[in-house]
Amino acid sequence: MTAELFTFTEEVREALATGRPVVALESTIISHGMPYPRNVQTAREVEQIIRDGGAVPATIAILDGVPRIGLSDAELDLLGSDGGVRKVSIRDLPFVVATKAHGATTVASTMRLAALAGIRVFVTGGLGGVHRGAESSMDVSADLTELSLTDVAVVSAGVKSLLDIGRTLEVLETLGVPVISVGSDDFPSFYSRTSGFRSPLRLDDAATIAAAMKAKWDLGLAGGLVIANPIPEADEIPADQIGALIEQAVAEADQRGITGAAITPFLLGRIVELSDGDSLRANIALVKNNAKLGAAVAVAYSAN
Ligand code: PSU
Ligand code: MN
Repeated sequence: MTAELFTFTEEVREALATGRPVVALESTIISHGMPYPRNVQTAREVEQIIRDGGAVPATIAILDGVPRIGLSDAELDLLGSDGGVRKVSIRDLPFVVATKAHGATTVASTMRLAALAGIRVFVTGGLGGVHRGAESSMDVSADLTELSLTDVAVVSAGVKSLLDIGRTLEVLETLGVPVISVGSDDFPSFYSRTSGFRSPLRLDDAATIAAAMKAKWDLGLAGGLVIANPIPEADEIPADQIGALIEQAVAEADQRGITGAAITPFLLGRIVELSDGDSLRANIALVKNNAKLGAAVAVAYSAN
């Protein structure tokens, strides 16, 4: 993709041109992951946390068919409030560009656009993965394929237990993707600091994470890294408490025949309702916590 196929905000263009640290942010979490207006408020606060951490935020989306690296305040609001914004994973990119539509990018498509723009660090809430029942549905998020292909470190709070966490970790191992939990021996499960699965790898600070990124790509090992940052203790929802609500939401999705790209947004919305907003509060807290770490990693990586 040539440079003129993107539009950068001035802030991001300047940062990339001068080698300042930049952190990519996705937009599916805004359009399809949280309700309005908390989604837009959170997106703005996350951008500010990244600035306070010494890096430049670049929220990525597609507007009128143009991949955008960095968005204005009004554009963030449009993405958060317009019900017609499509969820865009890798397979959907050519379609939204050709039809000049608006699209909110998932982890997979945000990674790809970030890499094309020269951004190496990306902050989100939760990764897509292997869905429960994938043995028969074959529903495995394109996020995992993308992690095997594209050179971006993705900071998340792990994988939600509405997915099959064990199989997700197996697929990431097969694909050669380093899975590094930060300051913990356990792999986190988004709302909870633990998942019952030991983390494949552990690192405790931003400088060493940046060194691992550099080592991977210096060795010619293509693809991303999963940086799994547990939700802060004060904000976590214990696994047994959220577990029952997740089971109920998954059962309802099953009964209603919801599948494919619609399933993750359905489950997230239903869990917010069933938890009386507790899951939304936890979601916001963990994204902010990830933004802090992502800025520190981007700063450390750019000092390399
Ligand atoms: N998990 C979350 N919040 C989200 C998503 C996942 O906790 O908003 C979004 C991300 O954009 C992720 C996408 O890339 O869902 C995965 O969707 P699918 O399983 O359809 O690939
Ligand atoms: Mn899917």
